[in-house]
Amino acid sequence: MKTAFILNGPNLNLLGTREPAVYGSRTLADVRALCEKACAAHGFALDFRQTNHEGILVDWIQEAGQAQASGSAVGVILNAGAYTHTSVALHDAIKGAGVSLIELHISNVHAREAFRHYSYISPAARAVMAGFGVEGYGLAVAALATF
Ligand code: CA2
Repeated sequence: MKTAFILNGPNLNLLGTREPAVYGSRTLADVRALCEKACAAHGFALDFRQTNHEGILVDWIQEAGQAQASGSAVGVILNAGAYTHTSVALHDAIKGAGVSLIELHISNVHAREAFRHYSYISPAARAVMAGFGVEGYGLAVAALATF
């Protein structure tokens, strides 16, 4: 059984506690449960993580790339949070790891502030999803199954 890595960046541990109009009212624990169900439905093991630290995301992307190269992982779903709009390091990590990666956003970043319109992740990602709310995580798992 291959593993789906679902990696979450800064402040996503606060999901469900503030800004429900933008991000909904479900918590990160709810999102993990949703991902468990989606992965079970598609025959994947789930490795679900969150960190507030950019370098840790770099380490995890490299780890996922090695797992994919060895045949034990299918790829990554990454919600890099605000690092999406700032991080050359994450761009380089995705390219360097050679990992199949879906960039995911809960909100439609293109309908929000201009500073959220550019993504350093998108040019290195295999696919991009935004604006489906937390249900996007389940949709992204289904998309991973087509890789
Ligand atoms: O829409 C998304 O998923 C984002 O990646 C979320 C990031 C934001 O910086 C991106 O532009 C779009 C923010 C995650 C922080 O989430 C919070 C949730 C509740 C309360 C406060 C922050």
